[in-house]
Amino acid sequence: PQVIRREDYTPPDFRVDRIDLHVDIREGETIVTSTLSVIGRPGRDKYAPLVLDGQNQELIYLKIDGEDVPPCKYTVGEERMTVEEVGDRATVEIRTRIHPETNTALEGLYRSGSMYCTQCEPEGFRRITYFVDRPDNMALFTTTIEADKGSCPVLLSNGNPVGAGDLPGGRHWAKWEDPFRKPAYLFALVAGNLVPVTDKFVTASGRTVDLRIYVEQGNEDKCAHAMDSLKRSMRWDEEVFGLEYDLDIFMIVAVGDFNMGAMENKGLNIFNVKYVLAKPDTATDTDYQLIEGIIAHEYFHNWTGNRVTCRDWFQLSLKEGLTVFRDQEFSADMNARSVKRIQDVRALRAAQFPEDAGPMAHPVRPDSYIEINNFYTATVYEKGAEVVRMYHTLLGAEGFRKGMDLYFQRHDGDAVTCEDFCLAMEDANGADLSQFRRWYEQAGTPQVKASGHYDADARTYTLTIEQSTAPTPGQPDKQPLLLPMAMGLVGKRSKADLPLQLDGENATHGTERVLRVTAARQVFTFVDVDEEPVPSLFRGFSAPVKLDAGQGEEDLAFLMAHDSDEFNRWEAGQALARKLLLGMVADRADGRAMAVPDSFVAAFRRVLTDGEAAPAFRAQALALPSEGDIGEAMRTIDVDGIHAAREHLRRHLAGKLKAELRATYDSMAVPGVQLDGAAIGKRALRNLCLGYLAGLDADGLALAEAQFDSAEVMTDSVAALVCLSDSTDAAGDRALATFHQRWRHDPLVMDKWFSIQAMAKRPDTLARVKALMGDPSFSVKNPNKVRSLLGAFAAGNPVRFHAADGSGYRFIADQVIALDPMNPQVAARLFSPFARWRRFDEARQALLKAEIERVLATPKLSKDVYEVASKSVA
Ligand code: LEU
Repeated sequence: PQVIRREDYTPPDFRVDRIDLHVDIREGETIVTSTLSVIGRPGRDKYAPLVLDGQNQELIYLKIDGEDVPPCKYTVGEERMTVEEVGDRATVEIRTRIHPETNTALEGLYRSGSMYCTQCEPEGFRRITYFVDRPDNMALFTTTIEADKGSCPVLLSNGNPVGAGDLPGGRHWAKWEDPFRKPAYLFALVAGNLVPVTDKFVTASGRTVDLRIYVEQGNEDKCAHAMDSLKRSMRWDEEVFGLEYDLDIFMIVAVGDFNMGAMENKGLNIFNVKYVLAKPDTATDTDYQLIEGIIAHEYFHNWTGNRVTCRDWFQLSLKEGLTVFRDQEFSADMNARSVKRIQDVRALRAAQFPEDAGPMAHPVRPDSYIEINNFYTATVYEKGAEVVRMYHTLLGAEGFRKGMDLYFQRHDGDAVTCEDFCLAMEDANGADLSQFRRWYEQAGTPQVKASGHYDADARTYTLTIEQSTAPTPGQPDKQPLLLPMAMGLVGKRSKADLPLQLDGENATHGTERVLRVTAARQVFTFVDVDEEPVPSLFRGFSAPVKLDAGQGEEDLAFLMAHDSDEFNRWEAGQALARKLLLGMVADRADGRAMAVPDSFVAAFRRVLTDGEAAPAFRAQALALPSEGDIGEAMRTIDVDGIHAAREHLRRHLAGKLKAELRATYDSMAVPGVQLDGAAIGKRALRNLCLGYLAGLDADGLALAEAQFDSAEVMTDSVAALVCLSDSTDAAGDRALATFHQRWRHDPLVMDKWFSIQAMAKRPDTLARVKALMGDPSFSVKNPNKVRSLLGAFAAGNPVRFHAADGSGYRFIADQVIALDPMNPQVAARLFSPFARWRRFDEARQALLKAEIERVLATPKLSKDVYEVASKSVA
């Protein structure tokens, strides 16, 4: 397979200026007729042919300026059509036949349940018709859809409806016109038997926008939260960024089969049902928060993505990193800011740090790819959002807004690059961000070491910061990055932030400031420091680095209790727990008993019983680092040791604090159905307590059973079910059967049922996962099912997936091989945990590598899986 490189970018020789699309949907085949106004680029090679991307379709005819093109003038290959001797301006008419019903890759036009829908980002449009399918071709689209009126009463596309009517034979048509230029990846079309849930939004300038969420019949009562989230997103973007919606209608369609989360097609967002539908008895608090965030994300793309889009796919983070940052800020404003930040950092550490340390490591703006679908990664999205956040930290909220305003002023309607964004930020602020650009160029997570020294006589505190980044594939040498370091010094005696004045400054600069770390080693000397401080560094996680501040238990416990930055109070607790757990893993490996110091129990008790702190924060602070997080900190990941140590620590804490956990559990009860932030926080803390108690003894399990039986909201039901299904006690199977009985007709709730069992700690989990593949609710064709059963096992159950006998590896590799011909994109995702094979012990390395090689040897492997497999063993 061919490698595509960023440095090879050239504009296309011909671009499509307008496209008039006619899609005639019939059971079994769809006929697509497309009329393109094509314009040659001035200065192109005069022999340059017109090249149109296209695959998985059958050409019926090709005409140019109304004439059939003779066969000697064009060729049609697997991936494109090439037409010779096309003039500067031409009208190209193409008719093709496609088969949405058998499209299992779920790219292009496909059938999901009773509806037809599309997914075109990044390269799906070429499966609908021949086109210049690249983001820098921005065209005007009109779309006519024709279909059976009985089975497809609703016909939707981008923009505004401009006509509709009936046809003979029980058929009908509808025509849509999008007044905004867009690349083909933002095209969408939906035809099906759907019902709209409607609302209205009046924009800041007084225009009324029709809001519609289309769902399958029977789901109308699950759209209220999505609709409310949409309206709040629209308002927030006006208030925070001055950005108003630009069409008279905004539609969302919820689809059951979808490869990703959701898609920002102009005026017609298409969503995985998982991120639209919610009722308190079917969706958890986490689902509610995800829906809010993803609705916002796709809506915000209307400006950051659609009005200003990417020049090429290497710039993907230009829209995704920026839009994730925007949705994170929105959610932070809607909920508790520091808890949101903690959740985001947890997610970054769980997914992005491992990616950045593995064979698929790539910069936020990648240099090359084989299959672009593989680059919708945590690095492009979440690390990309951290990069945008650093502009915000360096330039301040106002400076950032000035940069955004200039960005839109310069580039509205264009397809641009990450460099253009950086230039807008620089020019709007008169800033020099040359060194900052390395964040786009360098892969890998920077390691930062900090050490401090207090000189009581001189009343100075010297802080030394050293940064380095380990080599990543193709990048042996790394340069120092510009790290915005938000920090404070907390006085050991006063337990308060001290005034900050650097040597050479003639005044103090508050008690918290952002220092710019630019060198590999840099020393900051603070003067007039009255007492010995404990440094609190990278507050709010102001740069995506791995920090080793060399702090011992005493300092960490101090920061946990006294840091004024809530994020760093949490962080200190995590660092303390990580340190302890790593010690326990080492003890176990050396045959020593695992011991938990009383000081740790005491620190844990303080947080548990701290009535001043918000319950949502306490729940975060009392959740131990995940097994993956602990593994990240080890040279060779000791899967069994980590699991044993973490379980041991959990039981030890539960045993020592049983009474406090139970009392907190009782006091956090939320009567009835309440969905506000306070209720969500209480449930989080209460269910955290339940988790500790249920893992301890029969009393705890009984408590879980009682909660399961009486739960009024899905959050409580799921939390209890997780506890019960971890144990091999008969209560677990009883609860799973009850849950199945009640929810077997609700696919989204069944996803929870599958993933709870796939992630269960009990030893027979693999056998159960295999058996669950035979459940009538399971289907390998549905990405949500694959993710909730197979994906959850491979990526969310380290101790079972990494079973020493290799059974977990063999099973998942078999599934990847079976899935690849159907849906390569989902197969490649399922396969991604194998990429980390070098991080495990020799025996596991050999087993993992053998499976990767077996997959690589599979005939007709997709580009998607090939890229992950080949890069893993390179
Ligand atoms: N652009 C989408 C998003 O919002 C992703 C796409 C591939 C479905 O993240």
